[in-house]
Amino acid sequence: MRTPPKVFGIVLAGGEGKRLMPLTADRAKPAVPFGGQYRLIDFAISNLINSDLHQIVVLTQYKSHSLDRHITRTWRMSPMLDSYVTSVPAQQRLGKRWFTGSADAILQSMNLILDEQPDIVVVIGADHVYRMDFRQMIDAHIASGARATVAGIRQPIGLANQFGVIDVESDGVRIKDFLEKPQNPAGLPDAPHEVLASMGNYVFDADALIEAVEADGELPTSNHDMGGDIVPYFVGRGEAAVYDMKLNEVPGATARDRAYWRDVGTIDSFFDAHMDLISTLPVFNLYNTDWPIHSQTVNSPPAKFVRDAAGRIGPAIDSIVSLGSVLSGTHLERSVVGPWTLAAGGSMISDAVLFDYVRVGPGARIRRAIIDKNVVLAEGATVGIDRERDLERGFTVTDSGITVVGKNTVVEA
Ligand code: ADQ
Repeated sequence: MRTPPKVFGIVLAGGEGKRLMPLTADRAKPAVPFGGQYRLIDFAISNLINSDLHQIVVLTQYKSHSLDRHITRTWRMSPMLDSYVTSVPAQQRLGKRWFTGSADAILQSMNLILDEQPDIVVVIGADHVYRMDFRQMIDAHIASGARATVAGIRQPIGLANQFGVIDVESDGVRIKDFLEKPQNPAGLPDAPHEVLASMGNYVFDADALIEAVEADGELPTSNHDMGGDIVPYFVGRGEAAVYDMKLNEVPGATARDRAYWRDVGTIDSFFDAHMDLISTLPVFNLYNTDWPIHSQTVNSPPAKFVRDAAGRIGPAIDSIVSLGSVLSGTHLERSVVGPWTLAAGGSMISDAVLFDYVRVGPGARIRRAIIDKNVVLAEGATVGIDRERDLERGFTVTDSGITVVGKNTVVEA
């Protein structure tokens, strides 16, 4: 291995994100807007770039157009420094099939790794909100002598069936056992109500990863999944280590957001993660300039707050409002408003997440809702006020009462 080792980054971005429907009806999950002006994938790529990784590919397949466009527009790197972030759609290089799983995505993209000849490959998911310095995980990987390292973070045991659960040897480093999405796992010895969950972020010796995905490709019974098949392959050989996220120290992070990691795979977790952004002392701090979360530069005027035609003023508090938006006498509370939203006089937006280009008509009211791009609320229309009415109109309403209005919908009064 060279010193420093040559590191190549792979972002897995081909998942469907079915549990985020209707937000993923028209776009891949990593392209779903988050926090007003970001897309989910911006967190993963910002973490890699801030960790000094400069050669990054994003493997896409499902409804990838808006994801490809976002990556091309946002992540323009310096060719002089041989830096790039490139989105690579499924190319059927190994026959007429799409990626059958995340490990197959890597197998089918092997040419990208072979072209760069890295020592280390960092493979990460594309749809989590967090800050992480991958340099520290790479150092730990090299120090442990493992061929595969899995990032782990403590999570409530009730969520274990959504994650890979890691059982660690007494040295605190080697992985003894790894169960992908178990139903009844044991809790941690010092915290029976928690498990050590895989974050879906991995560091591999490049030759070991190549060997593993090639061997996996030959197995007819495999699901070709990183968590379900590749990690267990390394664990079975005694070659896997864990990197505990609690060791990760990100510049400028507070104690609160150092431990922050959210899988925003469901409407409820997506909504909750937005609420984490907006309090006075945010649980996740977007304003940490030492570890910036980069996104597309929106070429637009600043957000503006004005009285409406009748001179009414609306309070705007505990909220984020993105560029290009104009709120006229709008009562805005505990909400995240995306770019280019126009809200007219006497409207009310509370506990809500609005994507871009939303039009909120005079007197319209939105409560506990997620409103996708280009939605128009006519004068006096409501969303999230009457659950039955929302269901009748075909909106998604979660058990916890979050209403979701899909892209381009016109909501009549
Ligand atoms: P999941 O998130 O359920 O669990 P998966 O659906 O494979 O696993 O998604 C992981 C990443 O791979 C996502 O970024 C997704 O977009 C991408 N992906 C999925 N299928 C793909 C395909 N066919 N081609 C390209 N990319 C694809 C995983 C791990 C668990 C871990 C959780 C953490 O398997 O062990 O605990 O992530 O959230």
